[in-house]
Amino acid sequence: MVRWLAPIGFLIGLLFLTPVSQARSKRFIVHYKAQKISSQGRVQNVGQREVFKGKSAEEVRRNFPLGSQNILEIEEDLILLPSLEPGDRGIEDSFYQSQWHYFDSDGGIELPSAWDKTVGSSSIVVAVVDTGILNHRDLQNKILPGADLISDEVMANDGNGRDTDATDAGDWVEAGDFCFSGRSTNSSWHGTHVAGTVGAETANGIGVAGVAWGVKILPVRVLGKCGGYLSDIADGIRWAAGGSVSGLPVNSNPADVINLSLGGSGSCGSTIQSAIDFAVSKGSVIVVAAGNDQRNLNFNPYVPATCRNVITVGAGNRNAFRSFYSNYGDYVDVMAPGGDFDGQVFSTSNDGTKSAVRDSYKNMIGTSMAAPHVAGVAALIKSLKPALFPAQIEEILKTTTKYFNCTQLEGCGAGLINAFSALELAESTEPDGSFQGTEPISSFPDQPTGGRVIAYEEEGGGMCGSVAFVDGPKPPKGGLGAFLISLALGLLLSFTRPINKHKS
Ligand SMILES: [Ca+2]
Ligand SMILES: [Ca+2]
Ligand SMILES: [Ca+2]
Repeated sequence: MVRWLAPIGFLIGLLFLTPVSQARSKRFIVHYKAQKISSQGRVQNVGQREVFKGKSAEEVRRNFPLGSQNILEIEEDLILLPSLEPGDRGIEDSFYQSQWHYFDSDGGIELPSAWDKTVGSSSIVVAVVDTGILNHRDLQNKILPGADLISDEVMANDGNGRDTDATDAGDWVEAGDFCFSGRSTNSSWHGTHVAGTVGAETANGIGVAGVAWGVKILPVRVLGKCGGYLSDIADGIRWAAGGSVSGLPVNSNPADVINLSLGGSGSCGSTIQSAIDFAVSKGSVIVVAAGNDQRNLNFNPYVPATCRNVITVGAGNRNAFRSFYSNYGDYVDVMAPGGDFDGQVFSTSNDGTKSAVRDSYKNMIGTSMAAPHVAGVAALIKSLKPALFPAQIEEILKTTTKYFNCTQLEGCGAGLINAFSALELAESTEPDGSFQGTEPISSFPDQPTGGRVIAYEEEGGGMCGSVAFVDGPKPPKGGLGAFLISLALGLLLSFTRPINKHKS
């Protein structure tokens, strides 16, 4: 944020920082021999330095008033930046300072130093498989042609079924809607919020910054009024990855990363697992929210959080503790900022309570907000090393975590992601398609759930109602035997997977 005209003392310490090209004339620091009279009247030889403007060091040497023979050294007086942040590339986004989740030394994910390596490549695509998107002014130049996969017209809320318009038509619920449970809710603009975290336009002087500012966003609409069907969500994943889906043209921008800030209780059935496996075989990294019910996933199946081949993300708060609502357990791979009421996640939204009205920004908390931080960092990794395989990227994220006040034994996976360290490791990692990561062995029988899942989201002020599984079968109970097997598996996995480097 701060521009330094670095004095020499700082120069040495800050050499790793990025010099910027200067439109103004260059400056040079001239170190020269000089004498001074001490307070005791003695003549002392002392090193002095002075700054001169000039086109080149040679010009400064020629014109030096005391003669070039008295010059010890000349060095260019570079302008350095503490590290690349939005303000260094233009005007700082007006709300950047409230986005603690990017830079807080405890609960943030070390983005400013990561941005020195890359802010994301425009050839990298992150699919936001969600409620659709709005043409928000802090997103509009980032959005690729998407699709609306919602086949049920009532849930789609846009007057038709599937089409190529991923615009969020609103998901408000009121009396008379089939999922109304006595509490009306406003439109969430959930997909717009998630997309802003992944890659809002940054250093444009307005609104918020995104994790991977340089990448493109592919909006895939699968959640509408009352949620979305697994079958549509599975087709959305397939379409995002470049697969063919009936009734829609093939996506010409296959996703490098697919963010799924959605879910519900139920085991991971073959419909969604096969869509995930297809996408991973196409090279897509799949990032999934763990869910917001404070449940241990070892004993409570959630879909797609307990699917294979996904990076399951739990939520942490500003102080690097697990957020109170976050699901946990061995299926959680990593933690990312989801916030709590002491510090929420700020991103793009809209003022409309039903239909969209006017661009705005909103605080939200939830594992839905945590997942796009991971999707964004995965996209930064892909920007640096496009050929890395999804399992390698998951492993890089897991092995580079920072200090977090909850261990793998407590169900927080490998801990809080660290964007800078992840990019550093990615730089030295070569693509290896045979790499197999560690995945928890499913403790639940694969069975189709057939229910609807909705976006994981907790709006400021209210916890109830916004996370729900509607009309689906109950999660399998399994009795004491299944419980003990899960427990044994859970303990086994706790010891066989790498343990977080937890400070003692
Ligand atoms: Ca439609
Ligand atoms: Ca912005
Ligand atoms: Ca995983």
